[in-house]
Order: sequence, then C-alpha cells, then structure tokens
Amino acid sequence: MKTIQELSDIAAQVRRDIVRMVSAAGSGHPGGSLSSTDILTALYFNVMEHDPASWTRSCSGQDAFFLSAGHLAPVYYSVLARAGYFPVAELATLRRFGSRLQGHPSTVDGLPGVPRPSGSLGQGLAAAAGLALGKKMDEDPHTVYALCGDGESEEGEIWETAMFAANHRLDNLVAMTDCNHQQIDGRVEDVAGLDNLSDKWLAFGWDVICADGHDFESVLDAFKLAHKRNGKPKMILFETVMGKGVDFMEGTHEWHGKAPDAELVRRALAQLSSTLEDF
Ligand SMILES: Cc1ncc(C[n+]2csc(CCOP(=O)(O)OP(=O)(O)O)c2C)c(N)n1
Repeated sequence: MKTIQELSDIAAQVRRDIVRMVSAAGSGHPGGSLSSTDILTALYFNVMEHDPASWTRSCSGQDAFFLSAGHLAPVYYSVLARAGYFPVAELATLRRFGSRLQGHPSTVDGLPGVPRPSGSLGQGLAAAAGLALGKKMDEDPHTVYALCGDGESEEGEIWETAMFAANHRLDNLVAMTDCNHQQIDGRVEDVAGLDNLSDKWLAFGWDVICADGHDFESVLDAFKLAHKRNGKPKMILFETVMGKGVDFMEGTHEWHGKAPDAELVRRALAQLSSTLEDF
C-alpha cells in the first residue's frame, strides 16, 4: 500500500513518461492520458488485487482492468511498466514498427497486463462486462475494472453494456469515466451533450459514485464505495482536467492527440518532478 505522497510521486513520473513517449513517437494521445493518470495510478498501486508475475490474459484468480478508451495507451503502458508488467525501458518504443507498444493496445505480441485490444471506442466496457459475468459463473470473487472516456460515452455500445450489466446484476464490475469534458474535436458537451451523466447511469440501474479524479483521498474513497456487492454494477464519475499537470495542455481538446516538440517537452518536464527515474 502506497502513501498519498508516494502515489503523487509515481503519478508525476507517469506524466513525465507520457510526455516523453508521445514526443519521441511523434504522435499519440497525451491529453486524456494526463487526465486519467491519478485514477490509474491509484488503481494499480493501491486498489487492484493483481500480480504481474502470475498474470494471464484470462485474469483468472485476480482483478482485471480493461482500457476501454484505447487511445489512452500512453498512460496505460506507463502504469503497467511502473507496476512491474514489463521493463520500463520498453516505454521508449511506443508506436515503433515491431514494438509491443502499439498506438492502441494490441495483444498480438502478448504484452503482459493487456487482456484484450482496444481503440474502437465502446468495446472495452462490453468486454469487461463479459468477464465480470464469467467471474460470477466461475465463482471467482475478484473485481473487473474498466476505464471509459466521457467522449467515448457517446457510443451506443456503452449503453448496451449498461443494460446488460444491470440485467445480470454485475456488482463485481467497477466502471470509471474520465470526465475531462473534452474529446477529439471539441467539448463533449458541444459534440453530443452528455448532460447529467450521473442521472443516465442511475436510470440504467447502476450505482453512481462521483469523485475528484485528481485528489487521491477522493479517488481511493470512491473505490472503497464501489466495492459494495449489492447486485448493482458501479460507475465512478471522476471529474478531471484534460492535460492535467502540463499548463499548456490543460482544459483544451487541442492536445487530445498531438505530440509536443522538444521545446514544449522541456517546458512540460519542468512542471513535473518525481524521485523516480525516466526510462
Ligand atoms: C468507434 C470509434 N469511433 C471513433 C473513434 C475516434 N476517436 C478516438 S478518440 C475519440 C474521442 C474520445 O473522447 P474521450 O473519450 O473524451 O477521450 P479524451 O479526448 O478525453 O482522450 C474519437 C472520436 C474511435 N476510436 N472509435
């Protein structure tokens, strides 16, 4: 179990990794990766019951995580590497030809920690619900987690899964939405108007928990509440800031999918200090 200070230190390093990986690759998705960094850091370092050494794609006998918003691969890879799934040095290969770290997560080369490919929005949550049902059938008491974007929540498949999970009483499913209010080409509210996301999930029969996605106390409390087994799937709506931690990326969709140049990387890294080492 990490202290809040240790989690903050890891998260700062994950943010450094994201900026450096995307810049080195010349493309990728830093904005949503930075907004979901604190959530995934808390999940992998203090919440999930998982063991990189015995992990298999079936996630049998341990908790499972699905990155439904697959374009957030940079934060996913950094957290997996920092948690011990594969060497941190491999982060330097993001998006390279032949790398296991493709722009969207792939299972072709068997990257440890990734149970299924993602990138086509909406599918990861459906897969998570399927595994949650499988764990119920196997009487495996572990939890299945999934992270969605708020822009992703405009996909119809999200709401098909919402009905499926409530119908099958999947209270071992903990979904999260990174509510940074931005998506690929503008504000989520302007693109499809996700007014009252909380009311929508409640209406679909889920328990809804709202939390500050950049305050570790709030994030950890939300996960505690989400572990209540009462017949209802859980949705944690994390309020976040797009590009969090890098001033020129904050609050704008401009950095949804764009790489910073060397000068901007220097400016970003000057704002992110960690006791851990760069890859
Ligand atoms: C089915 C599908 N439609 C469209 C896309 C293209 N796309 C990639 S990311 C994205 C926006 C996602 O927004 P959000 O979930 O809010 O992510 P964020 O901008 O916060 O990173 C879109 C439309 C896709 N990957 N899959």
